Amino acid sequence: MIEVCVKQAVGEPDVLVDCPFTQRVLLTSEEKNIRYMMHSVDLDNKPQWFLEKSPEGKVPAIKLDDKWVTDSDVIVDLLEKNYPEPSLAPKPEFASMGCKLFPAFVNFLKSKDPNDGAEKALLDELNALEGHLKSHGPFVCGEKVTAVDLSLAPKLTI
Ligand SMILES: N[C@@H](CCC(=O)N[C@@H](CS)C(=O)NCC(=O)O)C(=O)O
Repeated sequence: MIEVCVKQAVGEPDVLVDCPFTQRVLLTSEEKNIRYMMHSVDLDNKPQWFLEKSPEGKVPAIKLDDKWVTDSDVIVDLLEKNYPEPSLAPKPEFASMGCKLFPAFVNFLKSKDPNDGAEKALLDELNALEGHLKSHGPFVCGEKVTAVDLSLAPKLTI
């Protein structure tokens, strides 16, 4: 059993909201059949107990073997090591598929100039992923879901 700090909706402690990093960790736990307990955190008013577990004040944070760990990249690696079955390790050649998609999306959202190339860069990333899935899918590495899909999926559904 692990414990996971998750982001709660404004004024709704029981509603989980759109943090793609937390969703990645929860999806990984589901796929690996790891039981987890959630602690819902109001990120606009971070409680002291949470800052003691996650000093940067970010979710997700998980408690594994009596230690709190933050950052979804670190957490997902740790879950793969501690719960190796089923393996979610991607084929090395596809491990970084789609990794530029989220930065391109954020860049596009922040862009104020319609001609700065941000929209094209995002569309190029989306088209590259779609093309890859058409020829190698249904998942990024083929028939089996891997950590790459679980990282990308929450970011694509925001
Ligand atoms: N690199 C981190 C990013 C985590 C992150 O940015 N989480 C956001 C919620 S989606 C957060 O906790 N923000 C609170 C804050 O920055 O104050 C990861 O992969 O876990």
